[in-house]
Amino acid sequence: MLEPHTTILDLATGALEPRRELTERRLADLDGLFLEPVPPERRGELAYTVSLIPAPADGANLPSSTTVIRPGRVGEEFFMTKGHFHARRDRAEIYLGLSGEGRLVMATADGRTAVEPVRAGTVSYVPGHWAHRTVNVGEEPLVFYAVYPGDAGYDYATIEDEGFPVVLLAGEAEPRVVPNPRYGS
Ligand code: S6P
Ligand code: ZN
Repeated sequence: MLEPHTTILDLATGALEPRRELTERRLADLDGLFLEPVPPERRGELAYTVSLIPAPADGANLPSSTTVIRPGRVGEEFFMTKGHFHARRDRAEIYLGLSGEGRLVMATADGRTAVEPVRAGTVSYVPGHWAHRTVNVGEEPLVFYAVYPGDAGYDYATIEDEGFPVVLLAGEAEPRVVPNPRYGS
């Protein structure tokens, strides 16, 4: 059984103390998810990091993490997370926005979509059965905190194969949500 414990979360940077598991995702890890291929010279660029507060992988426990997405683009698209369904499809999740400006793109297997803001103070509920991806549409790092059931797991393959029904493109003023020309193809 876990002992009660406290982690200090820097609300501006998303850094955790003590620091435990840290995952780095570079543009090479996102190749094939953007409409345009990642240019070879950009494959090493850091896109986002995930810092975990681990908890056992069962339905009784609640792991949580902070994600920091760097500002940047590939073509007209913003830096974003890979995006996933939970392996156990019915598992839900809570996202708390901490800093920066982002969008949470969600989609069901039958093609329904929702796009919600992520910024300091937003609390987003991701219901079970909704795939989710976070996109940094701003000029600063996007930082958010996520809490989810320990047995949620990850299904990345469905998104890698089919994509999301919509993509976010840089617009003149606001980012534009447009149908993904490659969705389902
Ligand atoms: C886990 C939760 C987040 C993401 C993280 C990175 O269920 O949704 O912690 O894992 O934001 O996104 P991704 O799609 O690369 O796992
Ligand atoms: Zn998730």
